Amino acid sequence: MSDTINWNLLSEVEKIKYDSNYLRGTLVESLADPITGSIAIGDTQISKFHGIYQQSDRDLEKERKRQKLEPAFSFLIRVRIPGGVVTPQQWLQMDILSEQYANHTLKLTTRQAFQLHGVIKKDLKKTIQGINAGLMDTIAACGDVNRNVMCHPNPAESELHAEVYETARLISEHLLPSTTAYHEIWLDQKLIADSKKDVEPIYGDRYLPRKFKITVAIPPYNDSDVFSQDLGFIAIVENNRIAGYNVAVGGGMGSTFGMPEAYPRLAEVIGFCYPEQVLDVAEKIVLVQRDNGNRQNRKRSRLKYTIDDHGIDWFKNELHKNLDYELQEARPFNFTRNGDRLGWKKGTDSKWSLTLFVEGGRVADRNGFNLKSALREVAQHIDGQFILTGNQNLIIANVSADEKKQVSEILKKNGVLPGELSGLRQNSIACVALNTCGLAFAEAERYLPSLVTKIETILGQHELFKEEIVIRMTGCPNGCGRPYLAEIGFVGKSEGHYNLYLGGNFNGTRLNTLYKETLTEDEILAELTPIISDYAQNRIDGEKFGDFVIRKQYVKETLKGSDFKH
Ligand code: SRM
Ligand code: SF4
Repeated sequence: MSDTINWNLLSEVEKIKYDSNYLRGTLVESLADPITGSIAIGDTQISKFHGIYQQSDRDLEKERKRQKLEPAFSFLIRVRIPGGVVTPQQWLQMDILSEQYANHTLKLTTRQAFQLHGVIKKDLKKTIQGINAGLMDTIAACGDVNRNVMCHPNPAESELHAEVYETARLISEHLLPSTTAYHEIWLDQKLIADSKKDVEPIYGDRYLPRKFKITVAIPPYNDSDVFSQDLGFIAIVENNRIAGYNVAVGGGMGSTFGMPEAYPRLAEVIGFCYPEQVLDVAEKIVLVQRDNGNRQNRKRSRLKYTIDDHGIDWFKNELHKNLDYELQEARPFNFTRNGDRLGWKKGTDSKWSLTLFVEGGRVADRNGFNLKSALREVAQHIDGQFILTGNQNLIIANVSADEKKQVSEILKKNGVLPGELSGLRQNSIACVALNTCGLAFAEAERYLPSLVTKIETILGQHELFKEEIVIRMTGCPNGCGRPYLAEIGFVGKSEGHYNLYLGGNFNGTRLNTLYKETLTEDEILAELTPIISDYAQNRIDGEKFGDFVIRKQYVKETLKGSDFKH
């Protein structure tokens, strides 16, 4: 096979994947090398498929250079949690690992997964083994494969949650890589002498051209931003049961400054399938991307570009060639909102669920707000579940009325649930950015909370404190906090400077539009103040902020991804 491939034409990651012997690379040697805290360059690509990213502490960059030391290398470990559902015991296990091997915090991601930051090389294996002991894994949490499969998180809001969750879990299992490298390297399970025996029936020996992302949504809640995913299944509920799923393809948020050909794009609905067809449809869509995605230029290799390069009719045609049947015509659906609805809700089974705001998804104890300790105590006392949401929040789910009381007391005692949150803060997302993300141009998680406080003051002056407005910030244009779907979006350009985007809508079905470039905080506030005042005075009853800025022509609606400009 390799003889027929002209590697010069392909991105260098293609050769690294092919040569990795089904994701082994030289990871074992890299881990054993005592000279450096890093791993070999090729292994930094392969480790991603195992859920591991090499990083360095960017706060220490200059000082380490001055001292002529290598960067302060450490690793991010991402844990695959389909649908974000873990048991209290699994939560406790992650808590222990974060204290033992990581930076004492847990990060809840925008894809319902856990991240541990700051794990050093010598502790990587012990940490992965600890995750495994908690019956979790990190396989395919990153890399050019299908990633953590998301779904609507709240059992209290949908009787059909269990079915949707099971669908997400099955898709995740079905699309896992088959290689035994993970178990061999991290869990010391049998060494395969001739590991070429490994086969990847779905992925092949070069895996996908790029990452692939799937979610399963239930209208009216678009809480996993279904149109931002490579593949979205939208549950169609008829007579109180899931009749099937609309299939949406070609979403993605990643983009690059100064590269108009790399843009965010919304997924398009191409048809409907029955529940029993979901795994097959997902697999066959992955195969179309595997065989046709761009393997030369990683900036253009996501499914959204495969579709834009060939056309949606071509895509449907290719898909139907792979399926033994055709997708049916898409069925009507309506999303009313994205984001999470915070607070206690009673489910139909008389169990309670609490959706808790976790700012920036960071679970830590800070300044008397002892979220991490509180959740540890909750996990020690309840029988329900911990569900990570796609908006970096947490649902303490399926607890009895007695447990509900206990949970509230524990949170209160630890300074969590302090006061009323503004509608803006409740709908905020910030990606990790500095100090761990190697791609960040500016702060996000560590900065957005204070910016929100300042915008809240302006909103308060106009009696808009409670108004729900979706605000998102990322430290670079890659889009990890899905900023291009926000009503107010910020993307970092350089330290202390952000592009401001306006005009996404509240239900996550419209891209926003660049309003002003490279703003400082003072400039951001000066730009937003008159718009907020105008909104307070001139909005139509019930009109959302994102719709208002378009009606009043602050920005023009972005109709398709390829029109998006930075
Ligand atoms: Fe992301 C790369 C963090 C969700 C688009 N993302 C990264 C890396 C790994 C940086 C790197 O490659 O070195 C970041 C690690 C930072 C750190 O220190 O933790 C990172 N991404 C995150 C998380 C943790 C953000 C968060 O604050 O929650 C999210 C983890 C999700 C998970 O559990 O799997 C995260 N990333 C997303 C999303 C949102 C989503 O999936 O719903 C997107 C936009 C959707 C999409 O993929 O189009 C996203 N991340 C990217 C991209 C751009 C991809 C592209 O198509 O161009 C990169 C860069 C890349 O892949 O080259 C990236
Ligand atoms: Fe890093 Fe950029 Fe993703 Fe933020 S959006 S986590 S800065 S890659």
